[in-house]
Amino acid sequence: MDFDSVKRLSACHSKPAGLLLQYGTAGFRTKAEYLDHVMFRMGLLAVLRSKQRRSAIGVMVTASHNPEEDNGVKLVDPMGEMLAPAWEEYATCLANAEELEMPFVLTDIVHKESVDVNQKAFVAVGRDTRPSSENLAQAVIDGVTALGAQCQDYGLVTTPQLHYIICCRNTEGRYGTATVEGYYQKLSKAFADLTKQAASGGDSYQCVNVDGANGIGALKLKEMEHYLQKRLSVQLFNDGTNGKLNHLCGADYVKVQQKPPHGMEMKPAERWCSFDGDADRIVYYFNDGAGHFHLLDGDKIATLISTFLKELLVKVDLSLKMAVVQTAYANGSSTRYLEDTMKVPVYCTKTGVKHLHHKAQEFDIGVYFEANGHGTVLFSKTAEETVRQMANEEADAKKREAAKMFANTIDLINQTVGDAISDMLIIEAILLLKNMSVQQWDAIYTDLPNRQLKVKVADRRVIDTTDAERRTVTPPGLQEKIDDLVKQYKLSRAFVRPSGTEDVVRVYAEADTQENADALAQAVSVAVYHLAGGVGEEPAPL
Ligand code: G16
Repeated sequence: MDFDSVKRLSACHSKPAGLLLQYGTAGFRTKAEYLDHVMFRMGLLAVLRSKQRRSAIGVMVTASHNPEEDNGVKLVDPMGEMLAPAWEEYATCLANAEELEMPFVLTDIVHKESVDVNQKAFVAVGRDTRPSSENLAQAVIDGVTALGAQCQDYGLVTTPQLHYIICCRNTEGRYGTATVEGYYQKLSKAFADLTKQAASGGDSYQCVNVDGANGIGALKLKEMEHYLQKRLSVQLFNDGTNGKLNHLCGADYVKVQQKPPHGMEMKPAERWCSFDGDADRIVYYFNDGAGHFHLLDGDKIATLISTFLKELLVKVDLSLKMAVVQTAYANGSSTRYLEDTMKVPVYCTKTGVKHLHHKAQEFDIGVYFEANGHGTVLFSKTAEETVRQMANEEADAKKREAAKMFANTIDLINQTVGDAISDMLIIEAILLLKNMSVQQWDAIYTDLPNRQLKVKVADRRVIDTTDAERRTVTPPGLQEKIDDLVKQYKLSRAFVRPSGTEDVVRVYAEADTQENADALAQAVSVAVYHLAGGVGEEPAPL
């Protein structure tokens, strides 16, 4: 490997002295001004990973739901999944190495992972709309070219589009055409084919209002509109023309604040959804006649999709193993509904789609969603092949039609990662096929009132968790205090965990009433503040 050229180019992307960063829940994330060297080095790492896997690797420059001033980087593995955990550790070592240590760290990775340095490498780079993203993407490209590898700059793309492109490239087009246009064509065709199967023939007027979070999702949805050929009417808000990215809008704001994006006038019965900053999350919502806000988050989306797939399974008469994967943030009512009423097994993993994705791969149909709206469905090879064969060859006309619906559904879902556009289309198609309103969807079960808060502490690493982040191990006394507090409320549950994308500790609480959920979340926040080194003012009552 040509370390001279790495050294020379690295000098243009030098690391701020003493800066230490950690590959978090979804890559590195911090203020954009600290990230130039990280981007260059992730370009280098992507080349090594590409050589090792003999596949294209993706690098996405984005900080997703974080404020516009932040930025970050997510690495995409060959099948479009998140980077393997062992490589997350290499990423951290490389990002934190001093200039002189870099050749040793790179050589160490080459040895540990038996990387054939003579193997050709290919890296695809994408970026979101943040002002800092263009220069940071250039730093990634510099890293890739420093090791003499081939690089393709896809420019402005959503994170799920880059995941899709990587999967297409590495499956020789079997998953689709490896371009943004190929993505639009695949999804819009599947949407048209699926909605044509509705009793109405799919011609009934479907309208959805979309908050694009002033980000890349808005841009790409606009581009996609003509491919949808009026099968869906999209009213786009927060499209980036004058608002700030994720500011008082977007999926994270709506989910955490439990209110609509700032300034939106929602008429009763109108269906709304919000994307996040890189369009890999979505939440739905509406106002009822009394003006009350109703949120349909990742849990409600998982329930809607699972119900639809379970009904399809009955129609095609196949016994495929289906499960739902959630995290500790899943509302208790959703888990109860899935397990007790739907009789679907539910599993809980740590936060981070990489964990949910991994678990979902164990089933023929693995539906995974985080409550924040990040999720998708995975289908095993057997499930896909059986369904597609039935769609072509099944003698029973009813079963064949159901199998076609199943196959169209598989084609509409972006199986590589959670995808706001693909998820929106599948939800719209299901509502049409089931002739269901957003109110009927919401009524499937009632969420337990809940509250999420953030606490600033000096070092969030003092909090260590276990049991899929539902209990703390350190600091001493914190879990006992949380247990005592939880006992004071009915139907209650609470947990805390250090965020892997923001410099905060997250607090979640649910209880029988909103007042109680708020009081519990606040009391737990105070406990975190006192036992985990809170900074600034003690959390005030809500
Ligand atoms: C990322 C991850 C999600 C995770 C979220 C928040 O989302 O992909 O799986 O739920 O961060 O993580 P944390 O609570 O650790 O900050 P995104 O959309 O911001 O990339």
